[in-house]
Amino acid sequence: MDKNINPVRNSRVDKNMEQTLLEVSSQFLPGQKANISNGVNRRNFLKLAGVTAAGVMLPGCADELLSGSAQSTGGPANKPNFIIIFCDDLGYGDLGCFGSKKHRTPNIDRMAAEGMRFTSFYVTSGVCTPSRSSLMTGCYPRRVNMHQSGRNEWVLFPVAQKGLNPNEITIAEVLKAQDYATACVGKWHLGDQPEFLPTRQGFDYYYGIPYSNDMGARQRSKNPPLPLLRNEKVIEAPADQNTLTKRYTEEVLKFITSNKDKPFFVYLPHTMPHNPVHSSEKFRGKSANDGYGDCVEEIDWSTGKILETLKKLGIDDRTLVVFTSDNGAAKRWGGSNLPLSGFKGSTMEGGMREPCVMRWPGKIPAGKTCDELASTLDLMPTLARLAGTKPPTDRIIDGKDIWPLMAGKKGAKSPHEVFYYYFRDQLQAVRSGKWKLHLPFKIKKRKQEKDAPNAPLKLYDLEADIGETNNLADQHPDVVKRLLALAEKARDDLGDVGRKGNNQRPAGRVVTPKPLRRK
Ligand SMILES: [Ca+2]
Repeated sequence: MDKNINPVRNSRVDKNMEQTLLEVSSQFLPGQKANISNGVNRRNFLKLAGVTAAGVMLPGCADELLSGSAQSTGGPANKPNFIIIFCDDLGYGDLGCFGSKKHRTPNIDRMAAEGMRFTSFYVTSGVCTPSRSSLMTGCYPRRVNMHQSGRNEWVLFPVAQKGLNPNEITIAEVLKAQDYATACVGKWHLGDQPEFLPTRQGFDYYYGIPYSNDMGARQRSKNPPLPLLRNEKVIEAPADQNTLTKRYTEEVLKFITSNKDKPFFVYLPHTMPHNPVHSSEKFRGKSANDGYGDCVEEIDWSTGKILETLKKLGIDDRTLVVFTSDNGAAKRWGGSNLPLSGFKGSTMEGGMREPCVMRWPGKIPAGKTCDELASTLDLMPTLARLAGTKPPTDRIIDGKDIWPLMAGKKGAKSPHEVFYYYFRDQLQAVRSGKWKLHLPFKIKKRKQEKDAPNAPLKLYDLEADIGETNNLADQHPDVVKRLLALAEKARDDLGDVGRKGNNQRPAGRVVTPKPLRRK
């Protein structure tokens, strides 16, 4: 067992009983510090075995999807490529194709015209770390204990003890087991210690910053200068943020080009438009919405370059591209969640419903809109299916296969009976069908304890009232009763404030984390 991994409780940070129970790192296995590129170490071997055992090949699945010339070539070319473009804090109303009048996003708008817009697409948290844990694992943040930091903060901060447990099976690992080349280019935010970096979670290649762009030494003097990593090495500190979007794009184009003959998975979690906003010279000062608009327009340019490259390489029709955001726009930096209410960090729709566009010529119908409830939770199970395999079956996965929605199958419905809105450890709302119930709860968060009111129970019909303004709880007691019962199911399963869920799994933990510095 590695000395840096504590198999027992750490009383210094485990003030919270629930965390103490969850963060016992008994699942760590020896050898996990070995570099993944050196081969399959014991942990990765076991994980890989888990993926393979769970992911029984579905005969004909990928082939059936990729009929025509690709199929006749045989081999890995039969599997589609996947690109997930994941913005940071981009709001529901920040793209032209979602109603923005301020931002010019012609490339993403064209992507929507050639593909499908999802208008009820959710992330599982209004902030970065928990939201990202769900995209990676197909699980609610509380399931994998990534709903808050080890010190009960919103997200992970630099030199964190906590990280996504290396024993979780990520979307990259599921695809890697199917011979995909995998790259993560951008902001990670699921642990900044070597044990937790993308290179240890199924990505062959990593280039980017390990946490948010406002967590450098300029913001907090005790933090190391904002590191830019290539794989596990800091190559620049502080990172020049002006050129990050441009350089991320170049990295992705390079990766796509050199892997054009293999199936590949690219995860591009942009650093922007999270504050402090930066863009390269070509875009700076050019938008109608200050620095925020500049970086949204640069992300649009980046998306256009990626789509253009797929066409040039002749792999456009076997590549699925998903564009969305990790949480809603923040209140004060220039983004818009309209017509939704609320902002980043909240369980109002504006915090957790994201603009989402998916494009795959010939497979996803062009110019369509899907308003069925879907989520980043669903990406792992859906991509697994498209790659001809299954998500892990040795553990609970909350996401579902949404391919029938993406394919525009007639009458296809959301596979989710219910969707849960957690704020850190607290269950605050529940959606089922068109109904969203804001649960009554005691507001007792840090710095909010003084004069904090109790939140009242509120019921909204999201089909008629997307802005959550008209409380219908009194008119529909039966609906309230049904949704309260669903909330109770979540509490049993995933937990709530001061209550442990029956089916949570531990996060990863390193006892003596070290700052990521340039050597
Ligand atoms: Ca974010």
